[in-house]
Amino acid sequence: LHQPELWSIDFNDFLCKCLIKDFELRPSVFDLLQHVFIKQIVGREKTLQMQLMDNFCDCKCHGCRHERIHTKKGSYMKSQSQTCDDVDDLATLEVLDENTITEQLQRRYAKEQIYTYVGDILIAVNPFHKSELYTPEHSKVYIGAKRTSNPPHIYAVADIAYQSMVSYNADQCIVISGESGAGKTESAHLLVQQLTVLGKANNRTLQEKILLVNSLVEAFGNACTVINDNSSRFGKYLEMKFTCGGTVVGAQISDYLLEKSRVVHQAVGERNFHIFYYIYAGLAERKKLGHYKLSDSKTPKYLHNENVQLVPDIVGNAFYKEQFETVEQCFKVIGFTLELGTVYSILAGILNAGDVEFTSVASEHQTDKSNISNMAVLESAASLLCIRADELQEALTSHCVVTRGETIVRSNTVEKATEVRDAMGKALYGRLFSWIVNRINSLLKPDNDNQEEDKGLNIGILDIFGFENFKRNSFEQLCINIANEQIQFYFNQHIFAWEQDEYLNEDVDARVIEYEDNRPLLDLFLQKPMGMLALLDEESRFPQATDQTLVEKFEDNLKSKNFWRPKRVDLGFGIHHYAGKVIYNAGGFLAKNRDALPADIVLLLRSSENELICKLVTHPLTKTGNLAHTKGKAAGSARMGTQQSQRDTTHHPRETTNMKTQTVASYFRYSLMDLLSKMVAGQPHFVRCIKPNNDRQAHKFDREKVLIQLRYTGILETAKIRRQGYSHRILFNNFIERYSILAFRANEEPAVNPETCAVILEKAKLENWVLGKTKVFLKYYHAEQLNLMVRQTTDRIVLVQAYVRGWLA
Ligand code: AOV
Ligand code: MG
Repeated sequence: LHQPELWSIDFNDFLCKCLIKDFELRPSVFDLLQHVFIKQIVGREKTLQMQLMDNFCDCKCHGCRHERIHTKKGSYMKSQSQTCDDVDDLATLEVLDENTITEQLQRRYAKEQIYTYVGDILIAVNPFHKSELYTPEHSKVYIGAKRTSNPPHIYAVADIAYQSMVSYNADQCIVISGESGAGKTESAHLLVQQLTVLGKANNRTLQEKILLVNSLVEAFGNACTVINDNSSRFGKYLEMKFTCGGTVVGAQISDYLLEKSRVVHQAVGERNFHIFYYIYAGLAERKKLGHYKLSDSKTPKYLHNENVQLVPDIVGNAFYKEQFETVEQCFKVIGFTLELGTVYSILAGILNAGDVEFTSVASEHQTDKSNISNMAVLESAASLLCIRADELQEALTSHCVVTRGETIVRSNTVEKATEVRDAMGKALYGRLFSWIVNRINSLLKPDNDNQEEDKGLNIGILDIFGFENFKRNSFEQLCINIANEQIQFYFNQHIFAWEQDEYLNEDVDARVIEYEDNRPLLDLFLQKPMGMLALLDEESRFPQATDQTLVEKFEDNLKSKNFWRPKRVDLGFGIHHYAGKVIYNAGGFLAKNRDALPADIVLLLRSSENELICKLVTHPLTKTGNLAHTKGKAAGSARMGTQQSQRDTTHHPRETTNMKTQTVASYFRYSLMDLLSKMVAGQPHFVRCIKPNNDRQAHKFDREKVLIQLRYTGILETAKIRRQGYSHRILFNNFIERYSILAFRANEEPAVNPETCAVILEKAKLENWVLGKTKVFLKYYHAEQLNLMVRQTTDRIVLVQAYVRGWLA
């Protein structure tokens, strides 16, 4: 309205037609005319046109409305070729079964309509191609709009979360789930993008920084796997911080379970973390490979893979070069400046150390010793890490044991020396990653964070690694899948369990919906003392234990139909997860769980002349296992740190530091709890990503593949409960406080009782609500309708005031 030149229809003409057509519509036409008239004088109104259409469109089909979304260009874009057969919300389907749901999704997918609601949950089917759905016009259309006015969209989820945060003055949490490659990370980006628009950052730089955070951490934490070229190898919980008024003021990240083992080894067809390739290509372009002691002809071992050649696959790769520039730009914009050179040195140091080779030398004693066969490479690694080469050599090829109070130096076999070398690479990378995340957090911390009185609000976005089932599944897959199991449990609790409990408690009559409860699986993993992780920890404490004794221990103790030992698979065990059966191979489980970094290496790195490297191993950034770094409580109990290491070194100067302290499994369990406590603190919103095919192909909808995902995520049951259930349960006093404006005057104080609630609900002309003993039970669409009415009413009050003032003036 404030830019009449952009209107594509004659507004007065439209209003006249409305007047003639239907006099009774609400809000009354008179009201709206007054609205328009006053708005022209006093201000801006961005959603009025939408309101008019919602109120006056004479066809009840959703599609008719959707064809008329207003664009800046002044034309109505035919946004979706939706027909009356399509439904935006699966919960409104007349026939509710698996086939109908799959058919709907397929039909919509064929029309590029990748988003569909199931009540208040968004389903996103990966389009696997660049979509037209994310233009600035789309972004605008979804701001403050009624949900049913526009086709389903990820921007609508951002809007609902944002509006709920502002309206209820409460933290929000958006949980994105789906298997690997389903589109979680892309969805997370789109949410952050829209939330920065909604949160109108006061300074553009902050907005820019928040948008760059994802690119930066993903360069270090994502990698190409056989499933996804940009697979997240860590879990990420990004909290966007807002003032109570809804202005974005900062962001904080918590990272979970970085898959460090990828630094030293990648499965066939997979790659190392993106950043290694980016720096290689970028430094080559700048002719700086020599400076970082990187070869321009020989592929470093850690990047070596059957299909990767240094030149031209890495060095000549234009995409990598571009990404290097982008990452460097991100670093600079966010505020990393002085440390960049050191970051490159550490990465190059890891690659150089990975190339150090050992040869076996026979000794008079029983075990063979190891010698370093390429001293020049060792010297390069040492100089990049600013440590002494002879000390690095010693720390790699020997270790100390304390027997009867006496310290004896023992030689490392080639195998042991290789293990120590790789442990150093993994630890350095893991700690570098944690340091980057910490640094981002301190650079993007809201200024007012310390002020008790204005804690502000936040919207958390959870994007973890999706469920994985490879040909060979190891400890990493087990942890990843347990995390997904936990997220599914959280979803079930919210959607089914707590909702149905409340019906019982409040004497509300609602049908009980059967759903697949994965609690027995979580117990199988997390229970103490007989859960799988507890057993793993117990076995990790026995020096004589082997991976074979571990699986035997599992077999003897885990009594569950979801666990079995497949025949003829050495070290194999099977788990029937909520998302399907996975066969794991326990080879390496104990070593990975212990994640031992020899104290020699810690001490050596601590002697580094480079301040940052030294800090990485002394500062309590995180634990050695690098499972999760989180603020506050989590960091406080994190294992690694000066105190712990010093204690270790006092008693056992050169022994591994981990065995007696925390294992990866126990820290993992702890991080899961920490994550859950963060999530539970916010009002949840769910985005369920679906992968339409295994070939990453656009326009290909594999019905069977989709059906399996719909089944294990419980979409059918979700649709049922959303149709029959009451997803919003609000205490009488909260309800009255929030919505009395719809039925009572501002100076009235209605009694807090169910009758008052009923008056409000009737006045708002809502149907199908129920009053319990202490709460109002609303359908998922009611809350939005009520909030919109409150907004319209307060708008009107403001307008009338402005109107009076305007006339008086
Ligand atoms: P993920 O996060 O769920 O997998 P991604 O978000 O990385 O999956 O998506 C995988 C790929 O699918 C992306 O690289 C894009 O090419 C494509 N894609 C996903 N969503 C969209 C979209 N909305 N529009 C266009 N392309 C899309 V994993 O991190 O592996 O669990 O661990
Ligand atoms: Mg991802």
